[in-house]
Amino acid sequence: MKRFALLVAFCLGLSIWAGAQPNDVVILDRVFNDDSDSISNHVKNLPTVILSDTKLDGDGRPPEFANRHAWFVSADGVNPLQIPLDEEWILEYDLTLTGTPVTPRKEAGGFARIGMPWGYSELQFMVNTDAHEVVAFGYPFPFYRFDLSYNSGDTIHLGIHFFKDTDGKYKVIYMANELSSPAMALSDQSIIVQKNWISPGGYLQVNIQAGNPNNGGTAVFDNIKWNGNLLRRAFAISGNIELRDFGGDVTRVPIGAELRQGGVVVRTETLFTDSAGNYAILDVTPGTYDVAFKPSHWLRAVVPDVTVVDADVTGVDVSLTNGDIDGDNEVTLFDFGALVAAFGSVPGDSNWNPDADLDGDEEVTLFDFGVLVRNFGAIGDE
Ligand SMILES: [Ca+2]
Ligand SMILES: [Ca+2]
Ligand SMILES: [Ca+2]
Ligand SMILES: [Ca+2]
Repeated sequence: MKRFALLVAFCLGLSIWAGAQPNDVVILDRVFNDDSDSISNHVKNLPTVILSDTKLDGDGRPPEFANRHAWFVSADGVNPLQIPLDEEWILEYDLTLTGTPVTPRKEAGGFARIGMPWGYSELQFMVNTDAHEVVAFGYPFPFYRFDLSYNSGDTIHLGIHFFKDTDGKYKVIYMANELSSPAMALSDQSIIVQKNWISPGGYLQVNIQAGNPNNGGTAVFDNIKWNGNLLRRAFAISGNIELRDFGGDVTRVPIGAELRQGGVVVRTETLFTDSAGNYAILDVTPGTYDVAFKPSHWLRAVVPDVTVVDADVTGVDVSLTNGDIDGDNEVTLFDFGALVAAFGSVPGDSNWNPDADLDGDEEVTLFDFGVLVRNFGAIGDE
């Protein structure tokens, strides 16, 4: 159990940062809430996020300016991920903003919070429905206006590329459709490094129109990509692997695992179980997989049609047949020959073959021969 716990802790530690990919988002409802009785309705269905709000006619209490809703990339779906400034990243998506009506202003687009000694500052990289702009602003981020005209209902591809340049300065490149801004440095770099984090995402803002209960807006962020990959939630597949006819330390047996889709191997991993045989494959993106397990001298077992939808999948258990000394996934005379060649050996002997020590007692004996005989002729899954 200890090894397993350490393994999990190690992986979780990695996912907090150290190159972890954001695999989720968190939506913050009403970061501005001037109309508290509006009807906001947000959808998270990665790689799509939809923010919408209507009945923006005010709530009768000042201020009566606007409501704003935001989302941020996340590793746990709860907290915005605070990414160290030295990490280079690109966040992009196809945005469709619809205003009903187009005036007063509805705006949406890229959003980021950057840590400051007093809390944080914000970037808006937005399109709007009334002035038709595609523009980025917000201290300490550089201002930039694209030579594009945006209309309500248009779909526009927006991206933000953040990186530390070779001159040591933190810079952004804004992208809109096929256009890119120059790489531009943030201001006050000595201040932003003090907190050293940035949380990127997107936002929708709808300005209030008194007397119009139908006043509202919707922003669809589709095909959200992080560093070129569609942003999808990831889950764990876990279960128990029984290594039959084995008395050795199972926590030291490497187990080759494959995730296959449509017969194609999409991921390979070397697993170690805990002392009870429990394993976990972390960060699996939703889909249907055949999961294959092949430790050295056991036959392969494949669990078909493991479907990951929106939760961890447990109970993917296998019990593996021992005796495949030569690793060809069958127990045959070749394995018998390998056992004979190693017979009587212990570690350090010239003819020692750890894969012939089927029962794991550090000696190739009649007990190993018994295991082989019991399973003779068995063939593993393809
Ligand atoms: Ca109000
Ligand atoms: Ca209202
Ligand atoms: Ca074999
Ligand atoms: Ca043995």
